[in-house]
Amino acid sequence: MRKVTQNVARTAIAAVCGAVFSLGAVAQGTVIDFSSTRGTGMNQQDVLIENVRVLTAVPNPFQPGTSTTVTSNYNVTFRFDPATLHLIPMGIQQTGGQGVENCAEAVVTIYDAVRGAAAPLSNASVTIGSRTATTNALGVATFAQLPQGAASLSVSAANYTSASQTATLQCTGPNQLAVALSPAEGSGGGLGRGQFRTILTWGENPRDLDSHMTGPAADGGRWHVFYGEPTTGNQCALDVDDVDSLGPETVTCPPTDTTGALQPGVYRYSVHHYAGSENIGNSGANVRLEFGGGQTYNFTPPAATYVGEDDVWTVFELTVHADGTSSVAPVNAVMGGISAGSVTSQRPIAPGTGFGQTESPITFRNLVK
Ligand SMILES: [Ca+2]
Ligand SMILES: [Ca+2]
Repeated sequence: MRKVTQNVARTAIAAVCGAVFSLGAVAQGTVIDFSSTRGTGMNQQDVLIENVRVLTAVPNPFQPGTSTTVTSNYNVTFRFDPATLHLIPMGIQQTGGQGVENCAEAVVTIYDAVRGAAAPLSNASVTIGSRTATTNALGVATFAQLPQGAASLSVSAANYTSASQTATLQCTGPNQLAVALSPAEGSGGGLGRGQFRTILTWGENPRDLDSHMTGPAADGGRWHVFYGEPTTGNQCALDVDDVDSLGPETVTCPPTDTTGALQPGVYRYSVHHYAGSENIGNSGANVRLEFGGGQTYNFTPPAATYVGEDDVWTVFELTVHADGTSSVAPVNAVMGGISAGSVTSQRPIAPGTGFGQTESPITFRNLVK
């Protein structure tokens, strides 16, 4: 698995360096300028590039031979195409320039990832696109007149590890967003070397998503950490079960403020839609995987057919090797309708990437709070 991962990484780098990409036909006199852009990974295959400038020379009608440069700004989502080694534009949103009306509002709540919804963070700095606001005493930063579509959120706060993730903003109503930060390394709740942590946040609906981690036991079996057994197996612990929107839900391995070597083997993380309207796909869910030392991964739900309650999104597999190092493989598969009576016949309804395995549906059978 490790070798495959490295090959894919090399191929991706070659593609980024050598790819020709197009925002449509570029007319003569038009310049595309990346000098003020910022790139944010959205998931394993998509990257959001914000603030691409397009400079267009418009001839002055009353001064022949002269022109005025008109600037427009765009956010562009690209997807890597392994067949052509190109980055393919998947979504383009104009964010600045003539004729643009930015209509999205965002209400962003920042939490302590370990203490959960009971611990909103005031005085956190939140940047969406090119705009920055500070959270109030309730941990909330508000924004108006943002571009709709994909946007990056970057959050920092004193004594916490900074984080970035992406969100898709709509103009139909205020977008409820949440980001949870880990305490800084070396402080209480902070990650040490050899530790990793998953942080699940989402939007207003569904009201209750759940974190599930399965992993290897010393006797060859597997344990299952979730709200019902938040510390079983003694390898990982669920710090928080949030049941009323936004999250966060946090699983830390080994548990927060403990030390020790993790049992080698495969740790698999999934999100289960326990209750509430809408579905995982449009929930705004973000899973951030953080390692002590600073490496992070963001995962967002894949495009798939979602049923609603009892959908399961298997997010990633993390293999802890015998020497204590680890590697991460995205799974990113969605199974629908995982509930008592139907689980044994359920098949994945969206294929994964070829990495890793989906979680066994049996894991999610007969779950009751
Ligand atoms: Ca929950
Ligand atoms: Ca909540």
